[in-house]
Amino acid sequence: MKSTEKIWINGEFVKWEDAKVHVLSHALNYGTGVFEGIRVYPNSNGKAIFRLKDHMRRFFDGLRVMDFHLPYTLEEMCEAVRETVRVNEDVDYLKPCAFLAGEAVGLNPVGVPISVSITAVNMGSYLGKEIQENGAKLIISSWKRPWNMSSPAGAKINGLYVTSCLAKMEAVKLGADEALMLNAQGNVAECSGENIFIIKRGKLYTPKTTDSILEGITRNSIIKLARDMGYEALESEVSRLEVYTADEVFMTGTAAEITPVTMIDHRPIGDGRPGSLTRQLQEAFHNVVSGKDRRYADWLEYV
Ligand code: PPE
Repeated sequence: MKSTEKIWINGEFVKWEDAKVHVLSHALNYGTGVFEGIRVYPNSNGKAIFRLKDHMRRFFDGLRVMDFHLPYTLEEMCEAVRETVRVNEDVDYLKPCAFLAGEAVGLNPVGVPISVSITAVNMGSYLGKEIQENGAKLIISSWKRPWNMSSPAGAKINGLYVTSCLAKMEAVKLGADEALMLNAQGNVAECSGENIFIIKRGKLYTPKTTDSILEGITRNSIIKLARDMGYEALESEVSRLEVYTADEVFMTGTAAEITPVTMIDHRPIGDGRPGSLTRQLQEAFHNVVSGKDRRYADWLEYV
């Protein structure tokens, strides 16, 4: 990850090194924040922001869940994101974040001042080019995905990501690349920062939004692309057995894009190499974000 020049915070730009918060901020102590992750694809037509409005809608849904109120509308936040892309040289990923910046001791978030920031970075490949091309090795984590009974599992709440950090750390320490988490029912939920798809006999399956997952925008894009390519793509419960015995498995995420999975708990998936439909979907997604496939032009916003 490389830093950029300027960060948007509460309506103005400050230098990267000046974007600071107090150590006693509520968000730092209790994880009270909502964030997003958005890709920017530089292509021959300019810098394209992928599905900006959909990301910002999810951001505002998260704010509603937390009962946080910003002095900006959704459209004003979209414009602030565009502006952040314009003022920074080398951007491929954006992280808007609304967090309780006020200093506070005690859990009650009511009345604690909120701040909102938009950080632009140059991320490159999230899991690494090698993994994106040749596939990731997963373990099923001993940490379960935070579920709907104890958290707003479908919102990108900062504090919820501690479980993802624990799962990721466990995976890496066991020599894997990524962690797959189960939900309270013991079914497959998602990875530390990615949704999961399996392919069995030519059909795609991905866990339902009620299975304690984040409703990924890349997930939604892949469902649409697969259906437009003539494949059946179903949102359904996915068991541990089904993921082990799938013909192909892949992960989706803004950061990870489409990443093949070739091994889970030391069991090769299919023939242990990225599957052909996974490859087709990777290519289809690449054609969309590079602006080559005009059918999905409304998913890209140029600045
Ligand atoms: N599940 C989780 C838990 C998740 O964090 C992400 C995004 C997804 C699924 C995929 O959602 P979407 O990006 O809308 O397709 N994870 C972000 C990376 C987390 C991080 O900050 O690191 C991302 O991909 O931007």
